[in-house]
Amino acid sequence: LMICPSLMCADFGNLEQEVKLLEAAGSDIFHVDIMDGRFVPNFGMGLQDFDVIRKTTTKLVDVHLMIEQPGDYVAFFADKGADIIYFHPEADTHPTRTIDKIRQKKKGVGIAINPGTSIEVVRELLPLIDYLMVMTVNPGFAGQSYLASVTDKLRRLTEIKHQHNWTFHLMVDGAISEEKIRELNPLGVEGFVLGTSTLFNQAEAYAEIIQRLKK
Ligand code: S6P
Ligand code: MG
Repeated sequence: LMICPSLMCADFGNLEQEVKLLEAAGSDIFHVDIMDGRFVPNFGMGLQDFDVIRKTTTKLVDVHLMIEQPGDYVAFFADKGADIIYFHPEADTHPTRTIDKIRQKKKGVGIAINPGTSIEVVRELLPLIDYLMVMTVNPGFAGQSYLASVTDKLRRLTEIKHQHNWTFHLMVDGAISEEKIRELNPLGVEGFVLGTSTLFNQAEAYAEIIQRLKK
């Protein structure tokens, strides 16, 4: 089980402290949302925030590029120190070229797909990637509701992943509650991006929440 705190939901007044607490609590991958105001109707996160996160932790840091023509920015984020680069094939005219660019930089190759994107549309990419992030909300904002129709897509993805012996890790992002983790982990979902639904603004400390989830 991989726990991936979505740092867009953290306290920006104490970003360094937040990262340290989350790391000590057992986080696996830090998730950094990058938005361009075009692919999604929102902006964030700041590049300065990314730099603070990168220098504060030795854990894996991902970038979730919710931007148009993400291939143009692979080198930029790789050189900044991202370990895993997720891009949306919906925003990219040449997704296999972008995959090659990420590989050339020796970074983890991730794609993220919108709730409305069918498996068939990205079928050719699935043998080529290390991580598949299935969006369980429409990207752009924290604090939305889980889209129930995505659960069936996750089931089918696990099925064809096993049929073909593909090796990508199946991840989810968006409105992931503890109940959803219990439901989706047995379906083959390995990684969970956690925001306001589970980890942030809760009564319990990060360590208590993450340790309970890992059991
Ligand atoms: C959404 C973004 C996500 C959110 C995350 C927040 O556009 O890609 O990573 O930050 O979904 O979690 P929650 O529990 O508030 O939905
Ligand atoms: Mg995200």
